[in-house]
Amino acid sequence: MNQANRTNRATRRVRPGVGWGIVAALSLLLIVATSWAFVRGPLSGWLSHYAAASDTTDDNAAREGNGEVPPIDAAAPEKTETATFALGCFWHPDSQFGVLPGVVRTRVGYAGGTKVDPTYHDLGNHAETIQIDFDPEKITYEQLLDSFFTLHNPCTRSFSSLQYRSAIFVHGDEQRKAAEAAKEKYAAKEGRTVLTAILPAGKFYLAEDYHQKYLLKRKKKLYAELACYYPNESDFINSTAVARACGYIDGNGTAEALEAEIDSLGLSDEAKEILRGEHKARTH
Ligand code: MHO
Repeated sequence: MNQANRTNRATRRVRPGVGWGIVAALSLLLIVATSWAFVRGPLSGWLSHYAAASDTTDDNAAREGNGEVPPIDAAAPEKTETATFALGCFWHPDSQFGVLPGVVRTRVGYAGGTKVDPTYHDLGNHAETIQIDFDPEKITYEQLLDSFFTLHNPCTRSFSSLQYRSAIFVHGDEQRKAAEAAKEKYAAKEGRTVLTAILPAGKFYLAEDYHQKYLLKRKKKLYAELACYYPNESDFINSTAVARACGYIDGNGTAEALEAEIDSLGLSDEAKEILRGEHKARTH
């Protein structure tokens, strides 16, 4: 009986083995096919729904390259004028001018010297300079000049070094007259010699990427969200939303102004909270 049983079991083990192999292979095929259908169908649906609802980096990644831009950029005016100022290190002016209502774009660079293709570490006789594109229907050149003189004190020697000198690079005769008038007004108010040079705008060399919107780039979450709209650095630099975020993050502009336009910057709720918090903490 023992012998018979053993034989019997051995026979059963071998013969059904072939059948089980086929069943296992078919089952495996079925599992793979079902999983694939699930991943392609319901799972991907749920995942994209979750990404959209949670407004995370995944959501931003989905926006990359599809041409969507923050509402404030979609509404940017076509006609702008340009102002070019040197007033010391350009990091803060980039933020300070960036929040002014009517300022559409800012960029930082080097101007006023003769060295061809200057770089930050090989500046030659250029000055750190900010260039501002503005909507003349919303802000005047005179108002920008007022900000220029408010944002630094061109009577102190610190603004007389070549790199950090105070200068207004004028685009045309009208700007030159306005700049001279503003300088005189400021000198009369201070009762001191104003070191600001007024020169015709010449070649402006864009500074290295890491200097553009410098203070915003230090806030990784906001930077990442805005960069998703603009994979290309020059588009990023030219964004009004980016200029505004860079300004508010450093405490410039009023809380009211921030609230009035925060929804137009294309930020997630989490990023908006960060921006509000930083603005409040740093308001000058
Ligand atoms: N205080 C800054 C100046 C940088 S600015 C772009 C520094 O320590 O480098 O000149």
